[in-house]
Amino acid sequence: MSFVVEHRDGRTRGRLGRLVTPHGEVPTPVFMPVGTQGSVKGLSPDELEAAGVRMILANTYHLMLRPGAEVVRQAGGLHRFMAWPHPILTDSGGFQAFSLSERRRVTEEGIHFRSHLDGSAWLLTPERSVEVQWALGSDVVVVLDELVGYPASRQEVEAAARRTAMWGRRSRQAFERQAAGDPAGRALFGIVQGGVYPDLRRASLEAVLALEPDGIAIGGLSVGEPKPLMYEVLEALEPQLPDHLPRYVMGVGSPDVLVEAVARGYDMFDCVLPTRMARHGAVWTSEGRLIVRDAPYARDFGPLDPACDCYACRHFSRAYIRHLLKAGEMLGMRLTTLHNVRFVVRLMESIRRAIADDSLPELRAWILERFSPRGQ
Ligand code: PRF
Ligand code: ZN
Repeated sequence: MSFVVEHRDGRTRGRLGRLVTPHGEVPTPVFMPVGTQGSVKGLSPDELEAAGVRMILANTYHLMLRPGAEVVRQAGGLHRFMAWPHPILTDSGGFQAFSLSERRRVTEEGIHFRSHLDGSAWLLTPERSVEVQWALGSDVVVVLDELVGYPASRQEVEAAARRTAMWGRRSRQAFERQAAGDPAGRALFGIVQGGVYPDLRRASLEAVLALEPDGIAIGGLSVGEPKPLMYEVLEALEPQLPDHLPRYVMGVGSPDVLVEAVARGYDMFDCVLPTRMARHGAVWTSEGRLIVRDAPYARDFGPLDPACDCYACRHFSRAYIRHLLKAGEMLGMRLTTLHNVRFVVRLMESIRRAIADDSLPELRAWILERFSPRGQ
C-alpha cells in the first residue's frame, strides 16, 4: 500500500491525498460506509458504486462469529464473498467486543468475551485478530486495541493505552508472519489511544510509530466526550503525526465532525451514523438534517434534497418515502440509506474540491451553519 499527499489547503491543515491499495486507489479525505456483516445494510455493491463509494469498512468481530473466518476464506475472501471489488478496511474487533459482547474480560493475552449471538466463549488475541483480517482478505488491517469510554480515570486510560501498545507489537509480528511471501501489499494501521490526556496520546503515538505502520488510526474518540474536547485532542496530536502516512479517525461521520477533522489534517473516517440514521427516517440534506418520518412531510411531494442527484431524489417524494417508512416497507429504508450515503460521498467530494481550490474555510463555515448541533 502507498499514500501520497497531493495538495495542501493554504489556510487549514487540510490535505488531499491518494491511498493505493491492492483493490484500487482511493482519493482522500474519504468517508468509508460501514458494512459490519459484509453488507452496507440495505444496499448492493452496484448501488454503493453508483453512489460513488470506493472504500468500505467491515468488522472482524461480527464476521469471525458469523459466518466465521474460515467460511469467508473458503469463499475466496470477503471481496469475492460480498461481490465488492474495491478496497476494504477491517476493524480489529476490540471496539465491538467492548460495545457488544457480554461478560468480557481483558487480560494481557487478549479479550475474553461471550458472543452476543449465542453466549459462546471466545478469546480475541492480537494474533487471532490479524489472522482473521487476513483470512477476510482485508486491504487495510488494523491492530487490536483496548479503549475506555468517557469519562475515565487517567489510570484506566493509561492501562488501556499500554495494552494497546503491547498488542500493537504482537499484531505487527502476526502481520509479518502472514505477509511473508505475499505480494499483495496489504497495509497495517496502528491505533493511538490515550483518551483526552495529551501526554498519554503522545506516548501512545510513539508506540504506534515504533511499529512502522502504513497508517495511523486515532481511536478512543467520539465515545461521549464533548466535541470541542475531541477537536482539541485531534489538533494537539496532529503536529506530531508523520506527514507521509494516512490518518484515520475511527467512528466519526457527522458532517460537522468530518469537516472539522479534515481541517485539522485527518484523511479517513468511518461511522454507522449515515446508514443507521437513515433506517430511523433521518436524512441529511443541503439545508441540514430532516426527519422525513415526521408528520409535516405527509404531503410534501418534493425530493428529500433538491440538490441531490441520488436515485431516491431523482425518482421519489418525501411523502412517498415517509409513507414507505411508516408502512414498514423495506424500500423506505433502502431509499433513505441510498440518499445519506450519496450525501456523505458528495460532502467528501466537495471537501476535496475545496482543498484543491483553497476554499476549505468557506465550505467549513457553510457546513457548520447547517450541521452544528446546538449545545455542542
Ligand atoms: N478502536 C477501534 N475501533 C473503533 C474505535 C476505537 O477506539 C472507535 C472509537 N470512536 C470506533 N471504532 N478498534
Ligand atoms: Zn438523494
